[in-house]
Amino acid sequence: MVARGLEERVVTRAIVERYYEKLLAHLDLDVAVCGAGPSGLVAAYYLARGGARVAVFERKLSIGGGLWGGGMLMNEIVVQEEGKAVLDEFAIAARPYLDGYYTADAVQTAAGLCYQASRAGATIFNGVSVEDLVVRETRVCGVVVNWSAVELACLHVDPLTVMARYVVDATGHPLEVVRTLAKKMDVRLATPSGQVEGEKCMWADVAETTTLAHTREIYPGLYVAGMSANAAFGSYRMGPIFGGMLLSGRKVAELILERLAQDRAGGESQ
Ligand code: 48F
Repeated sequence: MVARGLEERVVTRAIVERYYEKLLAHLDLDVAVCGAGPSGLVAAYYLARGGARVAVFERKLSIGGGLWGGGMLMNEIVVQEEGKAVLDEFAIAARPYLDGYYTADAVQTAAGLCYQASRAGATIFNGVSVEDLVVRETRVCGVVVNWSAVELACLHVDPLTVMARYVVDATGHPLEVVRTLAKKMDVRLATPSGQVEGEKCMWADVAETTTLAHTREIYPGLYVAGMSANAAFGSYRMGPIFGGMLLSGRKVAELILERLAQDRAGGESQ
């Protein structure tokens, strides 16, 4: 049924007011997650569940990063036993394949991660790119964002800033946020060489383990998760097996929630 007297100006006002309400409520975050691939979405979910004020900034309109196309556009993904536990938590169906291997529908996975992260209280800003970081002395303390449309049109438009106690680079293979920091600032990262080590070729078994090991703080205030972690620390890629991505998202959330609790305890004891 069409509402009587439907007014376009009300529709416009509703969108503008609600969006700016949302934006204003997220200018000072506990955690800014850069990239809404599987690792970023899982991180956002657990952070929100843990009580953190979290926003995800995603360049594209679609949420889910490399999930949608599965392997070579065949929209199924593979997870191992540990990864399946995370899918269970998100109520995403996983089918047993061979011993220790499960498959899941890529579309249900992308949609499920997005829905649950959003329901848990994480706010997702799609169509927004992180183009730089806010730094103070030797610490990252926020992100510099702009509409992706501005970036795509190569317009010379200054960005805006969102402050955050912690920032997560979950931009996947390109490792965009960490690379920007390394390029613009004379910093030593927590990698063996102090610089970005770069991603190696395919070795799924090793890559799945190292993703988790490399999920950590790479510079004060800045964490890496998912493929960003492997690109930063010089490990292998793993293709369409997604357990490591899911577990990395959960791990980065746990690490940051611990830090937030320590920060709060420190603040209270002062
Ligand atoms: O690439 P992506 O899915 O990252 P991930 O969570 O998962 C990797 C897997 O998809 C797959 C794999 C492992 O199985 O090898 O590739 O590590 O998602 C990264 C998201 O970040 C967005 C990008 O559009 C994508 O959706 N992104 C990248 N750079 C920026 C960004 C940026 N500067 N600002 C905002 N979003």
